[in-house]
Amino acid sequence: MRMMVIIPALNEAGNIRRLVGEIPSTLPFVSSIHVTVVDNGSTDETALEAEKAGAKVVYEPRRGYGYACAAGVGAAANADVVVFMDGDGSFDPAEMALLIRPIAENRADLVFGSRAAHIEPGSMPPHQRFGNRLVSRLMGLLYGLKVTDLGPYRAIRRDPLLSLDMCEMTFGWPVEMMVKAARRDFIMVEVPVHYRKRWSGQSKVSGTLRGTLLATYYILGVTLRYAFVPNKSSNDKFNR
Ligand SMILES: Nc1nc2c(ncn2[C@@H]2O[C@H](COP(=O)(O)OP(=O)(O)OP(=O)(O)O)[C@@H](O)[C@H]2O)c(=O)[nH]1
Ligand SMILES: [Mg+2]
Repeated sequence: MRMMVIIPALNEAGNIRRLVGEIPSTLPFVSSIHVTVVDNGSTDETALEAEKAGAKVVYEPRRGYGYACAAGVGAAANADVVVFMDGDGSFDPAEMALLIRPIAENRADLVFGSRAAHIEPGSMPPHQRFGNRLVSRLMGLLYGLKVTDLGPYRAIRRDPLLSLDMCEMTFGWPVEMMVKAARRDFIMVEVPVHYRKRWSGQSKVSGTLRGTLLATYYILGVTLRYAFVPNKSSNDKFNR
């Protein structure tokens, strides 16, 4: 299984080199590991630092977490499985092995890292905890998806991901993946991961009012919207 780690990064110069350096160079079940950092118009030296650490850097001029993730997927043509990880050091690259195993063993199409049980004090503001819990419940009510978190640290095979035809190109990308995968009966598994404070630099999402409002709007909007759209392809799991 060839693996690509995709790191969307906006002004993470203080973190990206160390983070890329901590990504394991070998993992059980994995024949090759490559890293793509998607720079979304950083004004600092994120791209340079990522290159120094040996990552491939892709530039995506359209601002948005989803645009960045999609650009990473586009640059992962040779990968069988992709792993998404934040670029701020809040996730432990060593825990990638936990995300990959259920896919390698054909027990899952999509594996989420759930932060619910291991949140370092101060790493997640109360409004984000509340929002994650609420939307996780909605996932159960609306889609029958039993999850405890909406974690962005996740692994999925590339072909099924492409078949989801992702179109939420900002804050809605992670939940769009969840709801579309649920509607298509993908097998989804949660594994516990640790969540810690960003190593350095500024928050762009939960630590800012603008980021929080936009994330709430998109996350709730996407979660509710897809529950009421007719499901065209439920019998055609991977659209092959
Ligand atoms: N490419 C890209 N990456 C983004 C964008 N916004 C955020 N990110 C990255 O997405 C990840 C999550 O953003 P954070 O700023 O850490 O948001 P957060 O985790 O809610 O906030 P913290 O608590 O400060 O960590 C980080 O790797 C960011 O660099 C964006 O518009 N484009
Ligand atoms: Mg963060």
